[in-house]
Amino acid sequence: MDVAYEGHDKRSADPAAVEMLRIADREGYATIWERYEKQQPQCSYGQLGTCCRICSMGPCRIDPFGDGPTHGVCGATADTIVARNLARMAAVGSSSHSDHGRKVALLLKAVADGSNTDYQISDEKKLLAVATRLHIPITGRSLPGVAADVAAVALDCFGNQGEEPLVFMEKYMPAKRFQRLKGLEETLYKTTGAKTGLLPRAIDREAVDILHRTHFGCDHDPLSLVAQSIRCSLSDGWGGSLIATELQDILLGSPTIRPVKANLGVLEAESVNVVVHGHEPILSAKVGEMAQSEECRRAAEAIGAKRVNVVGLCCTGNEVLLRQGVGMAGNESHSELAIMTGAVDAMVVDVQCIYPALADLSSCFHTKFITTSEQAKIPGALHIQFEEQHADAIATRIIKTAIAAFPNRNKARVHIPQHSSTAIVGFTVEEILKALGGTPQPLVDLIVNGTIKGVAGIVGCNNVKVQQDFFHRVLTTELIKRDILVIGTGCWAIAAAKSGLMDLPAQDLAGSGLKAVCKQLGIPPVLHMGSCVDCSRMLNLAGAIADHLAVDISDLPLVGSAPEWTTEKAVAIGSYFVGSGIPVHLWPLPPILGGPEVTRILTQDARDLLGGWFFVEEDPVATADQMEKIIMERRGALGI
Ligand code: SF4
Ligand code: MSK
Repeated sequence: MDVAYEGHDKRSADPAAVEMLRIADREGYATIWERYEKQQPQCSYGQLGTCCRICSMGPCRIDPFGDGPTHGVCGATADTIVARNLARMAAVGSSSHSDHGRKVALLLKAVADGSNTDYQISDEKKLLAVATRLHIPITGRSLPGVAADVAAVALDCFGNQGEEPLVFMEKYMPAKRFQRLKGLEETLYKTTGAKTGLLPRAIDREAVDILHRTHFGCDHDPLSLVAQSIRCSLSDGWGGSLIATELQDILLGSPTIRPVKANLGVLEAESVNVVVHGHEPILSAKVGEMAQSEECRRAAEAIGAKRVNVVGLCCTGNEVLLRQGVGMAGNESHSELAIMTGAVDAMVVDVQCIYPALADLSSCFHTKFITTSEQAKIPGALHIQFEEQHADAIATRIIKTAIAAFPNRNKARVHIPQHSSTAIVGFTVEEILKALGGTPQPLVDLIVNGTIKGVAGIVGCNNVKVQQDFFHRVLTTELIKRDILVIGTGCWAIAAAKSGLMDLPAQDLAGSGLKAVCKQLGIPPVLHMGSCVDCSRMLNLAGAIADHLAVDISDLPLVGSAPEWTTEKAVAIGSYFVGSGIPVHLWPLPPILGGPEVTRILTQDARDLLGGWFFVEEDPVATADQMEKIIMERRGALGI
């Protein structure tokens, strides 16, 4: 295990990355780290969130230290500007997850009505469970009929024009949390005389609401803007992301607990290597599936390759990893490094978290860099348009493109770092409950008797401002040492998998209580729950425990962290955790510190109003201290 590896390179704590960075330095390949250095010093107004360019009287910037202008040309204050910028980040993040969910719902509809035959209902049990949760009748009905109703409810969640709360949220959110948000809306109305919504209506509406209210000359009230950011983010967590997760399980199969390999060592020198990167598994699952077809196997063998080896990167990688057990090449900051191995014949991308620099870098190698989405075109890439109704044929074409590139590989330039760790993955709520005997009670008992102090959910990305994976590794190790079970998703999950923290020997790094539980159940102390949209699985787990105990999520000893966060999606995730009653640690600093009122609302007022709040901390051990403190305070409040 490389958990304690701090590297000899301030850029990454992953030995495979350090090995590849030496090659990058030697060969002069540009990387995120090099371009980051060239960006120094970065704009401090941007870092504090106090620059505004939403109208053409600007750009305006406010010096929070009082040496410059205190208002924008229109009179906007620093707090207004910070809150508007934050709201727009939440809207973009929510929209990205939710638009992904919409495509899955449309696909389920097409499968149900028979207009798409390339996909099937793969998990009937999950379909019936989701339908039951949504109060859709199932008895005596055909599966396509039930699926059509589930798809209709999901699609209505995007475009319903009513004022009622989002149906998926209403049916999945624990009753006490729903009531608390409703009560808070009523209290704010009574005390201010103005409407402040917190329970989301339709998903599309909440994002559009932010685009509208942050237009020139609309909402300038920091509390109102922050409230709408939380509301929009809740429409992601309990709406768009949840729909993506639940419907993907129905169509592609629910993940099951299984061992996989993670890190660049999953690339194979003798095989055609196809890296799938992005977020939407509707395509990547097909690439994985078609790679096994007789046609592709024969084509690979015909050019002298051992096989077609599909491996993952980022979240679409997480999705195929969990469902098909493919290897995981790495997280966000590994994307350039994977190409530099010289062993990638095609990198196939869909949407989100894809560096445009990958096109240029690929052109230095034989690698085909293939974009597939109308929403993510990159100059210099080969575009093969993905269409769900022709998925089998398009996935086959992509694989054949990779096979055709294989003979052009310059073997003298191939360098695959021999690092890969075993990780046990696939801990969905269903799998966790199954391991516990079908109910959350054993987990509750372990928490009540103190064997496990609480649960930490860690999410998010790599960020070039933090040594790659270092915060993820140290924080996770510190938490399990303190008998705190760690669950999580996204690029954090890949960092944990690469470092061996998701393998059984990591049990010995845990405190005595957590270690004994993990040994008894045969699980690691760090659980992979999926991709970024699968943060909804964490909400569901928290909701299942809260409902089981008839308490609010904010009463439970739960805490979250996004220690190397990068994207606007991470802002949405953090905000819906906070809106769901979970305190969330962030590093690097979010661009809000230039707005003292916004900072106070998010770090202090939210604690009383929502039961969840944000805090920032740069040091991973100090972060673990704070997370443990929150867990112990919550335990104290519960009297345990
Ligand atoms: Fe400046 Fe106001 Fe225009 Fe923003 S909206 S750019 S603060 S004038
Ligand atoms: S991929 S959002 S860099 S976790 Fe989901 Fe990783 Fe963050 Fe993208």
